Amino acid sequence: MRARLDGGLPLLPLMVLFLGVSHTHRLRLLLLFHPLPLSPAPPTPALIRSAMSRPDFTSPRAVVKRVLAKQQHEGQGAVVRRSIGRNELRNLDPFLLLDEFSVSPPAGFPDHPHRGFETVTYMLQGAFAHQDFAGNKGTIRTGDVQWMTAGRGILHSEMPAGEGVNKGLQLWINLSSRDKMIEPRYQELLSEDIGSAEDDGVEVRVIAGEAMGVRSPVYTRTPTMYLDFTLKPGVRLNQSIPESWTAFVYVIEGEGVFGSVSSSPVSAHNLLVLGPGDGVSVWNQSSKPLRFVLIGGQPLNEPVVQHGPFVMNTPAQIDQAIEDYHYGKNGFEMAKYWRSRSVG
Ligand code: FJE
Ligand code: FE
Repeated sequence: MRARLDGGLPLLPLMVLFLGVSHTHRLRLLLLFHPLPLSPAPPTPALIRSAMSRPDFTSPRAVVKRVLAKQQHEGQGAVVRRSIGRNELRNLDPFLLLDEFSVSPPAGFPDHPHRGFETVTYMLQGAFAHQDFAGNKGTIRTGDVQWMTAGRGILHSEMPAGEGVNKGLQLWINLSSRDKMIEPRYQELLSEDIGSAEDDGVEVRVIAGEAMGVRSPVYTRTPTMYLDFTLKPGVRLNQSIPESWTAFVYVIEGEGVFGSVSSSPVSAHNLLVLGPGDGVSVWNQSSKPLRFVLIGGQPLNEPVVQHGPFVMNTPAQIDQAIEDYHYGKNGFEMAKYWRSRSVG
């Protein structure tokens, strides 16, 4: 656990207390002690399931683009399937990158910086350990989420912590110009703390936003919904999505029919960009389970200037980020002294 407790609280006694508390209560405590105001309730996507029920939205979204995430090498010997961030889909405001990673030791993502956005790492199998230049450390395992707000600057390493293959999704969400230089922050959700619901052959895990009466405690600076759905064979789903938001689906397992009932089934590793509308229909026409994430976010409508791990609004801000990282200034002070330590 590595939440930053700002505002001059006595850290050590608090941490001792904190660690003595049961798993399930830690997240609540984290949120209690956190200096930021809690999330204003995001728009509430209601949900109606099953082939019998009518959707509660009026204008269904169609699939406007399909992108197959092919394998490529990233970091040090790691393999990722990139969808958002590849040439066919440079960015999908407010989203900058989506990688489905699959990493076995000793490969990984050693020491690298970030500025100007958030990274959301969702483990699908195995474990990943991270450590950063402020002394934060932690391991996320299957079903856990790390929501990292890099803000003005993070230097960290992300390395596999399980034997064999460690898999997950990493999403980069842009921050608005007024949030790009905020203090870095972590929100960690353990699998057991992620709200889920099951009904009529639909299972949802709510990582951000709300669905089926379950709301995530994650504070999203850029308003975001992140839902992990599993549909049993033959099941249909109607899910509402805020009308003005960018939204997409990424298929993890199985195959499904998205948008129009007459469209062809789409299989794993495909990203589907959804067009305008206030909801989406999904049909698992196959004889196997269908698992996909449905992700939506409010567009920032701001210029995006990206230089690797720095994402800002102007070229001058990128030059500044490079200089700050190089000289250890404006949030990168600890970068001068820190290197990750190997564990295990
Ligand atoms: C990065 C290259 C990288 N996808 N998925 C350049 F590989 C990375 C990077 C990651 C990454 C890390 C995890 Cl745990 C999962 C990832 C890219 O670390 F940030 C830059 N700039
Ligand atoms: Fe990183």
